[in-house]
Amino acid sequence: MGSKFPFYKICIVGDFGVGKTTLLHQYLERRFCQSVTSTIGSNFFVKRIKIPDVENLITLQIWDLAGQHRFKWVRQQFYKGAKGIVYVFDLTRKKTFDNLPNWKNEIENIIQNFSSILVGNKTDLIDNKKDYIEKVDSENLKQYLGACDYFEASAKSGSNVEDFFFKLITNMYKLFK
Ligand SMILES: Nc1nc2c(ncn2[C@@H]2O[C@H](COP(=O)(O)OP(=O)(O)OP(=O)(O)O)[C@@H](O)[C@H]2O)c(=O)[nH]1
Ligand SMILES: [Mg+2]
Repeated sequence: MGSKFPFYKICIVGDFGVGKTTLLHQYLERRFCQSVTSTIGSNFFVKRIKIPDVENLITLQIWDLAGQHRFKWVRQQFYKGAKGIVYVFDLTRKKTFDNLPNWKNEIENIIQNFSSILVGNKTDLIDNKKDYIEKVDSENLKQYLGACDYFEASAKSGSNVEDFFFKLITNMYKLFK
């Protein structure tokens, strides 16, 4: 709080296979990693970014948590201290959208004061004419989660990936600087 060198911990969450690890590879390396394996436990990455009107670089520590149910107990210890949550679902699997309230509960059992963003991943697999998730539904879920915004993104094409991270980071900075 109030540091000249802002540091934020972010956790990326959502069901198994929604593309959390692949989104992080795209964000950190600007490429699509075809062959990531399902995450076991957790991994973290560090990134420094510049945002307008903030002199020093912001340091992000981004935790990639395993989505499989059997890792629930492992995940809980990693939420502590997080100021940003990325809620990810897979636009081609409605079940992963419907399950995000359970993720909210899991996280809010541990931490209460954080900023979050909702991301529907895999736009490259969606036929625009039949929007799989209705706008009104994503808006409702965004409100329910308390997320600052909703983005549709693709870890494959890279579409909107920088953008949703940027939005989350500027929102976190506003709330917690
Ligand atoms: N076409 C397409 N495939 C994607 C996209 N994002 C991820 N995938 C694929 O979806 C599968 C699962 O991606 P992961 O990044 O491992 O998913 P995860 O959410 O990290 O899964 P866990 O680690 O098990 O929780 C992989 O085969 C990815 O290549 C995307 O935007 N478009
Ligand atoms: Mg993973």
